[in-house]
Amino acid sequence: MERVEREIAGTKLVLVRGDITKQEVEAIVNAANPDLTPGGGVSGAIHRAGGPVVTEAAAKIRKERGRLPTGEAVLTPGGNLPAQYVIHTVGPVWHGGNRGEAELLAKAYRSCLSLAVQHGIKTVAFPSISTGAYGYPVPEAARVALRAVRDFLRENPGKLKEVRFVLFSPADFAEYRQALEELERV
Ligand code: AR6
Repeated sequence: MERVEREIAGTKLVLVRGDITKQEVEAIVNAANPDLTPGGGVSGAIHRAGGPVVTEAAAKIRKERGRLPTGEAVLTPGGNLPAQYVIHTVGPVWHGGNRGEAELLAKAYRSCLSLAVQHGIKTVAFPSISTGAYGYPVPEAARVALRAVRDFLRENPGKLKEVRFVLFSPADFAEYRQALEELERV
């Protein structure tokens, strides 16, 4: 079955295969671009499903604050999505691994979780940030993502009820499952 469930410091960590726009959680995370425009990939899908409420709220933030730096996160309403909120973050573009990509990717996950906690959001779903158009290799990204989330949950016990990774393809799901099992062995 394409679902894995663990418990980390009072929070449920779940890996599932699926479509993030369909998730019934309080907040879904968007792998955005710095201009917070819809773009393609998961971002295009989230803006399409959420509708103008999401796109207009994102445009307003862009206008007020300028481009969103890599690793940072902002919150908009979810519009027509089942999720009440969208947390938009910008992951790093992969340049081969020697330009601070891992630290920036970990920062993106941490920023989203911090923002959720600040807003009293208890359930959050992530896509695989940076592994589409931004070219981050999935095995490496999975390791960084899962370690960042695990460390955040250990440092903030009981603050979140569930963190869910929603992997779009069976191959991505398998990579994340393997990365989780490896992380548990060390
Ligand atoms: N649900 C879950 N995951 C999805 C969905 C979905 N509905 N659709 C795609 N994915 P990407 P990035 C997966 O390219 O690499 C945009 O144009 C997809 O299979 O969406 O961070 C932005 O505007 C992949 O595994 O994000 C930026 O310019 C993962 O989501 C740029 O792409 C991330 O792929 C961001 O690139």
